[in-house]
Amino acid sequence: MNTPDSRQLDAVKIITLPRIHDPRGNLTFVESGAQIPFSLNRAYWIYDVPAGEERGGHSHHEMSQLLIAVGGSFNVNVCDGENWRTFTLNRPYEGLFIPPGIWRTLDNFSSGGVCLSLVSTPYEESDYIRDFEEFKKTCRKTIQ
Ligand code: T46
Repeated sequence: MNTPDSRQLDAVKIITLPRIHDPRGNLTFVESGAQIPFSLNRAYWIYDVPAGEERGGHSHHEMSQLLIAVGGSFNVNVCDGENWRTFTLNRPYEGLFIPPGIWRTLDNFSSGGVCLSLVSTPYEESDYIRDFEEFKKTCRKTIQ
């Protein structure tokens, strides 16, 4: 059940991206700062995920991101330190926006599932919180 503090999870949302329909095949695009509420700094993608494997399992201090299932499907489980929500991504024209301060895990990858991640910051290990107990402590500090 969600508590009043789950409003932080409300910032995690699906963004529907432009779709250019074409008999030759459809096209979707993203422009930095336009369709997404951050400046684009980096992209990476996750693919060939074996059945049953999980990615993620951390939060970020500063990084915002948009996750897109450019192929297949997968689930994104997000947590604000107390409440969890699960989003299934399976449309190449939809992205899941995740602001900083949210724990995320990715699982249930389909065969051919590809996760494109567009992010606001360069790769910096010090931006990660990889311990869930430590993450929960930072959430409590934010709430107080
Ligand atoms: C996230 C989820 C969805 C780099 O060298 N550069 C990069 O830009 C990235 C993203 C990773 N790496 C290196 C760091 C590790 O040695 O690649 C290795 C695997 O990274 P990690 O264990 O963080 O991968 P995931 O799938 O757990 O998490 C990644 C992102 O790191 C993370 O920001 O939100 O995908």
